[in-house]
Amino acid sequence: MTAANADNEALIVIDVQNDFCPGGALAVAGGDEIVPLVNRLIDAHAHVVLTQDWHPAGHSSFASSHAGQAPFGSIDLAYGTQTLWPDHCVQGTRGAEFHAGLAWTKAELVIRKGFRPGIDSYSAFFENDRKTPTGLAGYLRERGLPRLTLVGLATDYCVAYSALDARRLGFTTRVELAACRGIDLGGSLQAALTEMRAAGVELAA
Ligand code: VGL
Ligand code: ZN
Repeated sequence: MTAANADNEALIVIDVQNDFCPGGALAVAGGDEIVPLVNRLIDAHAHVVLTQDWHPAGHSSFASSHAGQAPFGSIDLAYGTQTLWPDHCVQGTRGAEFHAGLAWTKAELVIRKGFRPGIDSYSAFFENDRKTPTGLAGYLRERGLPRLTLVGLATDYCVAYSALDARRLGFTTRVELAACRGIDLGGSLQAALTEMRAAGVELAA
């Protein structure tokens, strides 16, 4: 397949990492199933950006960092409510590596996120205070890439936060749902789909 998409479009591949796939520390059901389709989309896009969840050991989003807390609970931090997760995507570990089947070599940029100990970062654009930028918006603007297609893991967390921020920043934003899988914590998947639709994200089935 050749690059069929327009030259002003970027594919953003969110967190296709071992820890979000079956057998991983924060496994998303069917997370590995998206890899063949993601690879076809990578092949079809002239511009590809990857994100990589990249936490230091002891990160504040880990339940294990807070006495008496269990994974999938939540606590209030300075920037708002933070869901607590099992330890995952620790810098330099196998769990933080991209899925072995992902065709990542073509990527122009890998944005790492969640590397500050005291703040999580679901979105590819901002940390969870929704204010501290990762630099991705500047990169895409400078490179003349206003049209985005998002795929990856997880639909209701890092993909949804990224898509909502992309719209907020004025990018034309499409999420290819067949190439995403969700965590679905307390109805989070339906809520994320509703919120994305309302924000003008194109949801492709
Ligand atoms: C993610 C929870 C914690 C994601 C990352 O990639 O959706 N979710 N860290
Ligand atoms: Zn994380």
